[in-house]
Amino acid sequence: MQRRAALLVVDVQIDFCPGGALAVPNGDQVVPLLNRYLELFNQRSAPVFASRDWHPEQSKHFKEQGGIWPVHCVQGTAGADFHPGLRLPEGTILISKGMTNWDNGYSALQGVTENGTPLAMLLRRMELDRLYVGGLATDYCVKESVLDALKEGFTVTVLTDAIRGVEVQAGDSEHALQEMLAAGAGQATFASVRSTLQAEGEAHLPARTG
Ligand code: VGL
Repeated sequence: MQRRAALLVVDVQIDFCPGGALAVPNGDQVVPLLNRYLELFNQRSAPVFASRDWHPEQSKHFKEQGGIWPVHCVQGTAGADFHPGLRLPEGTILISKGMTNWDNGYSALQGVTENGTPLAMLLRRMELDRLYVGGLATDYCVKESVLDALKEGFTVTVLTDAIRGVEVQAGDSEHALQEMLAAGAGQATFASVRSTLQAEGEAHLPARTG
């Protein structure tokens, strides 16, 4: 049976980019890379999901309420917008997470669509079984999304050229990647993802005659 792949772009929001409220070092560097993936998936009519942190003003996630993070990605604020350079294709499915004042909202798999459908449920309904994941941040939302997707039984590939970490402690991103790989994720960069998708596409074309 053909595996059906989708792209999940995690939290490429202004607050996670340089100058933002919780800037990931070089976070904006993922944008041109992700744009190439977005184009690749879109050309193949493969579904694209984009998650966003979408917090209320008060959340236990924030330092002021006992959490560890500065206030960021508050619903409806400019910092919660996607990076303006990110070219999300028409039809991108928006996933919001961290919307209550008691939840950290790290995992996109715990996020919901605009209709309130949980991402994991939607992936099953759309018969998607393989997820390619890139975005921000390697050591939090990318990691938790990948680990959750694996737990839910999906095949997951981490796009190592299109992720960046917060690095609260130096080495956190590398540890996060190792944890994802140990849990069963694969890793890949653009050229190999492109050839994999191309090879699969061709394998499903009718055999040539003559
Ligand atoms: C994130 C830290 C706090 C993330 C979100 O998107 O990875 N990191 N909140």
